Amino acid sequence: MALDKMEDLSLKEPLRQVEIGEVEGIPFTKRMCTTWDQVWKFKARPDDLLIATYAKAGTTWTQEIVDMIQQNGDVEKCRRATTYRRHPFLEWSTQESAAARYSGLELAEAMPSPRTIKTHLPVQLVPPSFWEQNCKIIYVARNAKDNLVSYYHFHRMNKGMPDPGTWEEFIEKFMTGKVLWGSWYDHVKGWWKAKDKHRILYLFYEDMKENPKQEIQKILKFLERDVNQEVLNKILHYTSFEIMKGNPMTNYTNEFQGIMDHSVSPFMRKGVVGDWKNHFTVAQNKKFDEDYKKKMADTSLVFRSEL
Ligand code: PPS
Repeated sequence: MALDKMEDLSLKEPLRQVEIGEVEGIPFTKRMCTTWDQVWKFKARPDDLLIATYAKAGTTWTQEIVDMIQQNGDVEKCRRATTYRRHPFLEWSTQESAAARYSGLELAEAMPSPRTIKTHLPVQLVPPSFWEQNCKIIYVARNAKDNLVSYYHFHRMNKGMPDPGTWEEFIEKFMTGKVLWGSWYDHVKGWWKAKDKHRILYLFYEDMKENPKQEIQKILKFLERDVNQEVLNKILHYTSFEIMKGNPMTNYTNEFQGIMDHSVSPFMRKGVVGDWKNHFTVAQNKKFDEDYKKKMADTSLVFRSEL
């Protein structure tokens, strides 16, 4: 089991200080709290597309699929900038003084329409203008255990995230929602409810892995776009894990040098369903499952943790 090795690695990492605050009970970085009022007042436009996810659920993958569709399969156009800059990350910004200064808000405001915007916000914190403008939203959800594993490794490699602590400690934080963007359980359930009232396409990471063509076709239909077979195959190819892992515009190696350490764990890590089995002990799994049952008893939402 990889557990000993992971605890070892987390001990070797330098301690970091990411200050945490809260907005409406949801843990945010202090920086996000500072800019929150502006984010809440964000002016969505009717042709904005929002890609919403719990962190590590398949955001970047979906962003690349959407951009490939919007560019009609033109790979060069999709390589015009990093994922981060093609699709503003609404609530994320860095300090004014930061070397790689970033403000999702400013980027979005300066962007000509039609815009595609990324967010990890829970549904109740989505700026009201998105609902007022009846914007289309694609939500992607991933099974809790794989999502947790991916989030854990992301904390390890990203100094912009709080220290994850040990694997054991991180499971606890995830289960109690004491992580950035809050409870996974509330997030997936909240968006699941919202899909019945709004223009939301609710997708699952596991379905995308099992049958990417079918899921891309769902996105095409939702966006009211059509592509020929050749372009569809191109989208499939260029949004595969292997190609995206090798693409500096999607693998996050082009940005955040000194913040993301891909030698600790690459951003494009494994991209599979079921990696949780290499992480959870039998006891951890049992505890997690019991807690999961209680937290998910009040929803019709069903996830697959293996294919
Ligand atoms: S973030 O930081 O929240 O935007 O991260 P996000 O993009 O949501 O999630 C990263 C995980 O998605 C995996 N990924 C993919 N899986 C399959 N196919 C493709 N094309 C793909 N692109 C990204 C990525 O590897 C992370 O998952 P893990 O399990 O850590 O590998």
